Amino acid sequence: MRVLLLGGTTEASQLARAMAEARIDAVFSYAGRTNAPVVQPLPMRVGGFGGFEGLAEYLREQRISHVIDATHPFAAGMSRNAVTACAQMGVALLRLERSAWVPQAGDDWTFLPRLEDVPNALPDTPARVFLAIGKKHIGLFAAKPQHHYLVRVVDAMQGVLPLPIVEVLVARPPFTVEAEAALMQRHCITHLVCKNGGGTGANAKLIAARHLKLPVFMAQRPDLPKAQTVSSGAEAMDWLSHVADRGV
Ligand code: 3Y8
Ligand code: NAP
Repeated sequence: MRVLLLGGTTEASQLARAMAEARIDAVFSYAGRTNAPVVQPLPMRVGGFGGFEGLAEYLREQRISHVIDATHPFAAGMSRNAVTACAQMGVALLRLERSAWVPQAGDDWTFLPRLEDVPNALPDTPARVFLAIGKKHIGLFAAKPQHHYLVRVVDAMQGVLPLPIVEVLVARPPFTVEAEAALMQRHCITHLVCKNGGGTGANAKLIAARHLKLPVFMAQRPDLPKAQTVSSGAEAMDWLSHVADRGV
């Protein structure tokens, strides 16, 4: 058995530790989106594969027998390619996907089908908006230039942002509830924008928003093609031990 673990999430890093302890022959894969990704206890590869064709070729060349897709729920392109390439190569695929966040008492959440729908949902009167969505989709908010934006990214960015009133915060998640609340109070934030990433690595801002009684505008996850899916690392380890017992 030789496993390709598509990573980039808290759950992927937790699973990598369990797989390393179990001495499973595996490779951990990053896209290479950040300058210094967390080092993993498995051999790592960094960078795209070159579409589903490149991934299929990688599976063949590296004699990968099993793929675990533990990428972020918004990494839809990678997940789609994994389904296509694994079907094409007859390689077993398991998706590890954490549950979506659901609002609790005291939460003031507005769900939008996609990130693209968020700017239109923001008020027209000038507000102070915290964009906790990384850097890929910041340009969407040029549609509402009247707001003061606080943008948080993992690595410093080059070039000028298409937002006339913007502050950029370079910080690596995860964060604590206290730090998130202090940040939003310091910047007099009136609205929080985020994705429904789920998990524990990014939910502190939601708890802080609840305490501060701030409205949250949350993009729902993209649809993914069907695949065998589990929601915990333990279930993923069970899947691996089951296939290992079968000697495949
Ligand atoms: C490169 C690997 C681990 C994984 C940690 C999780 C938790 C912290 C929360 C906020 C939201 C955001 C962002 C975020 C979180 C975890 C997890 C998660 C959100 C790293 C990582 C990589 C990335 C890529 C990066 C994206 C960006 C998104 C920042 C490592 C730290 C906003 C998603 O600069 C860029 O281009 C960043 C791009 C994709 C979304 C975007 O569109 O900008 N993640 N994040 C992975 C790779 O190269 O394959 O650097 O160590 C991983 C983690 N990010 O091992 O503990 O599991 O969710 N990541 C979002 O949820 O909205 C931050 O600021 O509050
Ligand atoms: P994406 O849009 O689904 O994928 C775009 C391309 O990036 C893929 O087609 C693939 O390139 C490459 N890629 C993505 N994940 C990869 C991986 N783990 N290993 C190797 N190549 C990968 O992906 P994304 O949303 O940019 O996310 C990139 C990475 O950041 C993923 O590891 C994801 O888990 C992590 N992440 C993303 C978010 C988010 O909000 N999107 C949040 C937290 C963490 P090729 O087509 O060339 O193979």
